[in-house]
Amino acid sequence: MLHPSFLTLLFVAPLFATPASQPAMPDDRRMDWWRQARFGMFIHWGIYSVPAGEWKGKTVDGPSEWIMHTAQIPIAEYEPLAARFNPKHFDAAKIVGLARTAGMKYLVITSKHHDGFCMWDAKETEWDVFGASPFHRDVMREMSDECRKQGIRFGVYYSIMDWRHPDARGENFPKYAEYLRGQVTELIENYSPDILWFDGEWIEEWTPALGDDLYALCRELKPDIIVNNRVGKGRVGMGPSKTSAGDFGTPEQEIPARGIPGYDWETCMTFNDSWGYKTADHNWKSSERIIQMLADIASKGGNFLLNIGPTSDGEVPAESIERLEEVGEWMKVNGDSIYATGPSPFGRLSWGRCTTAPGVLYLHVFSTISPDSMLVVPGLRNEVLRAAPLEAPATVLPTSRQGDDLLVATGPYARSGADLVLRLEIAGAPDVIEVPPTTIRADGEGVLQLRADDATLIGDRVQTQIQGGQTDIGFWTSPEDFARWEVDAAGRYSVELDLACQPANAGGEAIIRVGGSECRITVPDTGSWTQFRTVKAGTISVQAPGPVLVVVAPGEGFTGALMNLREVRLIPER
Ligand code: FHN
Repeated sequence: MLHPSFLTLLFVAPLFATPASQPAMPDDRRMDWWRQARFGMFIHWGIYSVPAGEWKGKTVDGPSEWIMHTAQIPIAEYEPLAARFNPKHFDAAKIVGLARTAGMKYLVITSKHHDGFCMWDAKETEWDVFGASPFHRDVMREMSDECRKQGIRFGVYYSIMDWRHPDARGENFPKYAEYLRGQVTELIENYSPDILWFDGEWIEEWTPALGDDLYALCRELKPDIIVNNRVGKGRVGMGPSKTSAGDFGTPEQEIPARGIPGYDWETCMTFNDSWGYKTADHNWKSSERIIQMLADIASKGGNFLLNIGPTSDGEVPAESIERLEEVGEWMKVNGDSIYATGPSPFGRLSWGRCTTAPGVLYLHVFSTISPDSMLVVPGLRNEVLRAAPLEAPATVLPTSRQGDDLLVATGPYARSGADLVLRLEIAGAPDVIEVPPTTIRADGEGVLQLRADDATLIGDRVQTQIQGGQTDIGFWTSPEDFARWEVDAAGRYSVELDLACQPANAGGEAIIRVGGSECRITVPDTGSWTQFRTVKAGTISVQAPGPVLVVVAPGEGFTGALMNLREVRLIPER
């Protein structure tokens, strides 16, 4: 059984179809609150928080909730963890309150993960908080009640894959499928979740037909419930099906480069690298990165489900609290640019992202712009009625025109940092000229500078990201994805790349092709995804002067993610 991260998930828009037996519900109305919410909290909590990624004195690789599988722990050795699970500091009000503080409008909590342990008083098994642990509290009850009290929508995660249940594989699977349906029925009837978030659907015993039936069951029990596409086989790449039950797509640990136009989708992401609490995992994403990812996702029409992993004591890690509070401060001022917004009408914006509301464009400025420079809004034909920083709505910012582009003088509001949001009131619906990437010409020294922002990215995963105020090409997690520039070149050039790569992914090969010429590099370990280094890649020659394509693509030895690429330079050989 492979951890899904080993599977190549080519996330393409699956065809959602509600099976014929579904009651005809006005789906849009059912989905409206979810689409407007944009931001939710994922909670991975179970007895795996007891070892917290450590086993027999060693840190186990990978996410901590997979420890039973990754450390190959026999069930008899894993079961005693339940007796050690007694989270005396668990406080549903605090956790739900943290979601609210962060500006999150819904939460999804694990009721049963792959280890089969149930975080409620399950009818059909004693492998739960009442039967196998001293905790004897109904986590689903306390969390669902608290969500209703605080006005947060309540969602339940349920794993189809079950490592402990004796019938959850092989010829007895139909018996397990009945157990599963019984548990899902129990969860919906007892806690009335607004969302059912299935997972572990990749097992071969689980079929699209079983998914359709389970989706039908959920909608019959609660017609306005929202169910993710992992109820069936919709998470393409793990057993594609032509049509798949489910109401939204679920890209994981990634933001599809162009979103999934025409479909509801939600990116789920860890705060560090583990879904469950992991003692040794200190790779926390900054609040700046969270804010920029939230804006990026909303600018593509998606939702962001950001995970926390409470400890075996029931505490939320301080690092998560600190960052969620910072995100919440930003949301207090800028929430209008996220909630109930629509996707950007622009192609790629080099300085940030755009979200939309009726008669309004919200410009999310991630890049550092100097106070005396102008922000270029490419190809915007609309008349601009007013421009102001969202944080200072009374401050009108001067705008002007340069050809087809709108210029906004950001003045003292120019700054580097999480995300400065400008609010542009426009006349009519957005009307934007698609600006094709330009041919890059040499600078005064004859150097061709190919920046990440100017690349055309081909593929479903690769995309630009802004780290520390500079753009790089990242999420290069598919060997088919590549970056391309059109340049005006002639003669021989030495090639340099400014790149970053963490130790675990170093060693892959990158190919740089210029017209018919190419050179290759082995991507070095630069220390992390954010430590950039210049690497010399050799020389290429352009036979015929004039426009030519430069392509950077993965080569041999691809190790899950190629590199983060900030810039390619072609330096003329004298
Ligand atoms: O295997 C799980 C993993 O532990 C985690 O729950 C994620 C969250 O979406 N889902 C599966 C991996 O795709």
